[in-house]
Amino acid sequence: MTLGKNYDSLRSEIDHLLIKKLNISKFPETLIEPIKYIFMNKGKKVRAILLAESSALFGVEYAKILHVALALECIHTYSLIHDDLPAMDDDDYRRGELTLHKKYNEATAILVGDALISLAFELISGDEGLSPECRIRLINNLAIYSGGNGMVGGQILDLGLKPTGASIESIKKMQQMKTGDLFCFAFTAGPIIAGCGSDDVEKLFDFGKLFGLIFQISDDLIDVESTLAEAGKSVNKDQSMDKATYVGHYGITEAKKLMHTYIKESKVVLEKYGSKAQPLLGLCDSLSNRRS
Ligand code: GRG
Repeated sequence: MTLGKNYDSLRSEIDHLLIKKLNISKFPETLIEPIKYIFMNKGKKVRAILLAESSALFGVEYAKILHVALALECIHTYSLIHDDLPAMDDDDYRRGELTLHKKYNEATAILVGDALISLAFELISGDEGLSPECRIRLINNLAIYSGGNGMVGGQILDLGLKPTGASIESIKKMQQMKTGDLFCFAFTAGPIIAGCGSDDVEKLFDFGKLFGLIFQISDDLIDVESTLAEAGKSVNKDQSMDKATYVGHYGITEAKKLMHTYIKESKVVLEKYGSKAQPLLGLCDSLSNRRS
């Protein structure tokens, strides 16, 4: 994915923070090694970037959001590790290399995912740069957006949805929960950390919902238009796994049109922030032509 600006330093700061946390932890080496394998210098870290930009929109600097950004990437990474397991999508490649259960084994992949969930909540609860009230709100939101009310709920809906007979409303609901809710966490964390009122939090929430849909359509398009080498993960999976998707439902051309409609709508949602919203809107635009 080509992002509007260079976010490599943010990515490496997040990697360094993870190393620091692992070094002071009592995690056995058999847990540390696979965590590093799946995380270090890997993944686009889009959710961390979105959190950083939503914070910047409200005047909060990168340094203040690093623990929350790492926590969010831990939750996202666990979801990918578990999603790749044979009981779910049964994938061999992720982030350009073998999936964790292929490189190690299934038990390790399950436990690494579990450890990343706990680490995420440890990171936010122990973040002394944030007030206790702010930490509790973020922890509560992350639990809601990543659990049965959000990502996990969406994942189980996904397991039960088949292309024949799935309404577009049921596909949209499943995608918003599975993919969109973690984006909503990222976008709303900015105004929450900045201490803004509900109006700003709601605006960023609405933007997150749209961003999630745009991201998901772009992900469906990667599945049909990209290659393993470009995407870093297996492609043409949705059809072979009989998945209900936007692209499956509308076809490629209509799905692309819908994606552009959502991109336009997302600009309207952030109108009140003027040019200050440009980094976020630029990230949204960049989804329309990503190949990974
Ligand atoms: C297993 C509880 C559980 C949840 C899984 C996220 C998810 C829910 C499944 C992944 C299936 C999938 C491909 C969803 C589409 C959106 C998505 C999360 C894509 C991968 O995210 P990227 O592109 O990945 O940000 P990187 O590797 O860059 O971090």
